[in-house]
Amino acid sequence: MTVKTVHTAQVQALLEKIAGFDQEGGNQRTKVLIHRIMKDVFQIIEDLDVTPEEFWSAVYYINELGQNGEAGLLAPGLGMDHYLDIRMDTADAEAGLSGGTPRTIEGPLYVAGAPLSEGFARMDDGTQDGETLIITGLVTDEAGQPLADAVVDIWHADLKGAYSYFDQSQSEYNLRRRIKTDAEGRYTAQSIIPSGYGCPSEGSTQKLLNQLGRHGRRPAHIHYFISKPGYRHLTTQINLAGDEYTFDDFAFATRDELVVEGKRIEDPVLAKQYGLSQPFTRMEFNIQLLATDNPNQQQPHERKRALLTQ
Ligand code: MBD
Ligand code: FE
Repeated sequence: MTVKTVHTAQVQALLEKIAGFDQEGGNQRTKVLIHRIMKDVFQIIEDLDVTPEEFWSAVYYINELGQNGEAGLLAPGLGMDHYLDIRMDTADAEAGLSGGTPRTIEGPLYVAGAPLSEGFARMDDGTQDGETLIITGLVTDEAGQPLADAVVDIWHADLKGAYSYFDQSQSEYNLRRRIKTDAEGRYTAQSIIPSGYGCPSEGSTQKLLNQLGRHGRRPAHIHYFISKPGYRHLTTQINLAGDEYTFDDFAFATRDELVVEGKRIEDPVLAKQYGLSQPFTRMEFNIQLLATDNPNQQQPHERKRALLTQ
């Protein structure tokens, strides 16, 4: 079919009614967004000659996606989270803002309210026999001056690639901690090296990725929120070097500056410094924050997030 109808007065009038342009009530921003979205959907149907079968399978796909709670997983898989980062990076560059540790996506698996400690935290509950990981880092301002009392909020997956809270088999806040930097601006975390993540194989996200010939895997990675009053909140991650998916991340979160190499430490004297009696892997991730007076930039963007209340 090559019929063209979107441009007709009939369809244009329909779009205005759909968006409630002829109604007093409602929200103007929503009306503008829905008008544009529906106009573009109609145009796609026309241009790509979408069949009724294709259309209805998309409708029921959305139902299924919501039922599985996977809308927040499909979004990064379709590059939407990364695209928002590209926009923020470009806005920063156009405003002449440079420097600072690069941002990258939050992902759908943050839980607010993790235990807070000063300088150091043990993140794992000791139930999984992974390689011990010591991550240290210095938080500084743009001039390299150490920042004390910055909150470094870290979360990562376990050996199955699963996150506590979403994986009910893990203990509360396992592999999730907030660490305040010490007087020298340092934080240290003891944990276990996480495994990479894979989308649920029977889920809606993987079902669509299969249609695209794509995998649904992320490299082993560790998420960070870093904040301190007077500085821009930073959402970022480190992606571990040497993972099969380090540069082939289904969520497009890897950035060259955020790839971190682990260093195996076999020296028992060094292990003892951390109270360890076996070899371990050490990683370093230093963070540079940019100053801002704008309170909106000092916290993460609003979005629905899980919160555990004790
Ligand atoms: C993750 O752990 C993640 O970080 C993202 C972005 C998507 C799915 C799982
Ligand atoms: Fe993740």
